[in-house]
Amino acid sequence: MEDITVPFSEVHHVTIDKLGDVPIKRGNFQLLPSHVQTWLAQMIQLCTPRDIHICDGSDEEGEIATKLLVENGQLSPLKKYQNCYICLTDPRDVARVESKTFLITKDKFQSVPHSREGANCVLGLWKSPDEIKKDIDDRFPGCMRGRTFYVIPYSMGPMGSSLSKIGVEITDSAYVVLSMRVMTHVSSEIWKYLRNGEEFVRCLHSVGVPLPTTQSIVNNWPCNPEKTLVVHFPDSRKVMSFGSGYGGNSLLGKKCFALRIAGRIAYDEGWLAEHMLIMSVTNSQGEEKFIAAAFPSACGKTNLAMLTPAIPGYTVRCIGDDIAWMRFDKETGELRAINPEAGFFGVAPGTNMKTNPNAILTCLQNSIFTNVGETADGGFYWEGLEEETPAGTEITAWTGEKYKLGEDKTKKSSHPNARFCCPARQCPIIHDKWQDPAGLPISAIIFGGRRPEGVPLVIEAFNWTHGVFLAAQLKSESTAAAEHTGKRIMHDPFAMRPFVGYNFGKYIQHWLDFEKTPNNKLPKIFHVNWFRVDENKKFLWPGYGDNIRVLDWIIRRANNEDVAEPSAVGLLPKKGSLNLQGLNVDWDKLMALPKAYWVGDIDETLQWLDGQLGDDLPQAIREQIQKQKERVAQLS
Ligand code: GTP
Ligand code: SPV
Ligand code: MN
Repeated sequence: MEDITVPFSEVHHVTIDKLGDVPIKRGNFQLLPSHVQTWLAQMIQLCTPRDIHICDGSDEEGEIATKLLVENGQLSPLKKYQNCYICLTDPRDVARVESKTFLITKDKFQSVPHSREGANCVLGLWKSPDEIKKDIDDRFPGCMRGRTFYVIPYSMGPMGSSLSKIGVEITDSAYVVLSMRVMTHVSSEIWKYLRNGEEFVRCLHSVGVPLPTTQSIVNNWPCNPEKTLVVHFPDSRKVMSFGSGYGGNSLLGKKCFALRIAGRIAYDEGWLAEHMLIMSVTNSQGEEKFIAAAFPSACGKTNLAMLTPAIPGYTVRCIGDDIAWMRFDKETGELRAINPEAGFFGVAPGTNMKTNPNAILTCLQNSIFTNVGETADGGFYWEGLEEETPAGTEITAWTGEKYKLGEDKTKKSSHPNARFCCPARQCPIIHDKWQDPAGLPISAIIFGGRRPEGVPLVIEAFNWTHGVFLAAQLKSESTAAAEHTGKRIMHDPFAMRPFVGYNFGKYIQHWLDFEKTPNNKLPKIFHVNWFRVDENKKFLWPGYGDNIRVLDWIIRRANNEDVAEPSAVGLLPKKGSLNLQGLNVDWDKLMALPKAYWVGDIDETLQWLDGQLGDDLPQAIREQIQKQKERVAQLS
């Protein structure tokens, strides 16, 4: 691509109102660092937008974007609350599209492992730079014709923290602008951190519908599903996304940057970027512990991160609900974590004042609701709110269909991956240190998934290596967060299958290697399962606020209390050591280790990991598998 000459003035108060022949509608191009200017000029030349808007993160800017979206019919105000809006997408654009998400490196095996022949690698999709060039050339030239080129400067993580990273997202979607303002720290202050040519993650997003268009635009939601493509260049820290406006496909600070690109940066720099919530639990003695937990998409992170304890004596506070950046402090050896995000993009269905009151209370103002239903009095509605909404209430479903609540139980108000997008600072239990630039010290790491069968409520790893194995063998039922249909049990190692940014074998080795630094205080690792069912498919565990009982046990273990005993799959709670007061649960069923299940499971796990990772599967994991095989053979 040719560079166009950028008019640059050393005199910063001089504003230009055009770049080439593209008007600058808002913002001062002259104030931007010169390497940013050069990149923007190239992207403007590539995308040929109608005009340019350089975002500054101000309230006024939020009002302008909101007004525009309301006028063009993409948002409609939910009049029951303050500054809340509903957005309905084209029904073809409702979730992350994993099959169109690629990693681009010259060497294939930098991105993906050496899978065995015939094993279809699902731990990242790779394309060569040449191959992707064709796809890019087929999509991006002229893609913003007739649209505004928004430039969003943002920080992932507290502004100015040494643990934070800077990104700039270009987008032609005002919905993305509004959402990024909630999900990240958007501010013109960012530019000052780039003044000396510092690196930043370059993100380009287009809905892929240049104007005028002959395509019909459904729900005023422009998108281009046939051509959707989400591409990562981990070497040059770049992301290009085309065709989708939804969630992780378009809010590029989230999965694309904070997990895939940051994961690669973390590998290079010796830290971790993980699909994890961060929370704190304080007991009645005032002792506080920080916990990080990884579950696959739509498996309970947001709910756990802000749970309301069902038993007295505990205070839970939330630091983050989806992503954690963590590094071992060189001096103290503590694992310190920050939440790189500024908002929650949470699964709406299932959220209510019983399951997750803090989430409901977070999203009563300044929030965007996508693909939910609406009540006649201008409130949000989704599956799970039945008991809080009077029967007979008129609901307008996300599909546009109207019905009266309670009359026809088959009606669905919301898409199963409908989401609320709300500022984290509004969470009633947000931790006062959630933005601490030094991060918070993690005492326990939890993995988990939806395991209807065989897997007990909680398992503690024997040691770090065994914990890494527990994470590597993570499986879960598929959910609506991506395009997978049905309820298949899928492998999702570390809850990172869709989000890893480099060779998964190296990723596992990276985890294993933290043990090699003697100064590192390795947190204990656990595996939990809230989703085991009985023969009638009913959950054996009440979940939600009662999960505090499991956290309590985990914290006692972090304090080395003698409440665990070995089993074939790890340490389990000694009978009676987990507080079940006031609950009616079948402990034996919850904790049972059926031999046939585990014998089959470990064979299948070996086969899968070996097929996916081939010789990249670390030897230490093969040894763990062998040991587990021997242990489960002894089960009675
Ligand atoms: P992403 O935002 O996609 O990463 O999802 P998440 O991991 O944050 O999941 P979330 O907390 O939003 O929960 C997803 C679904 O699981 C919701 O419908 C919840 O109601 C349900 N869920 C969460 N926690 C529990 C639990 O402890 N027990 C049961 N049975 N369901 C739960
Ligand atoms: C997930 O799928 O894990 C999410 C939602 O958190 S999205 O932002 O779409 O990735
Ligand atoms: Mn997530």
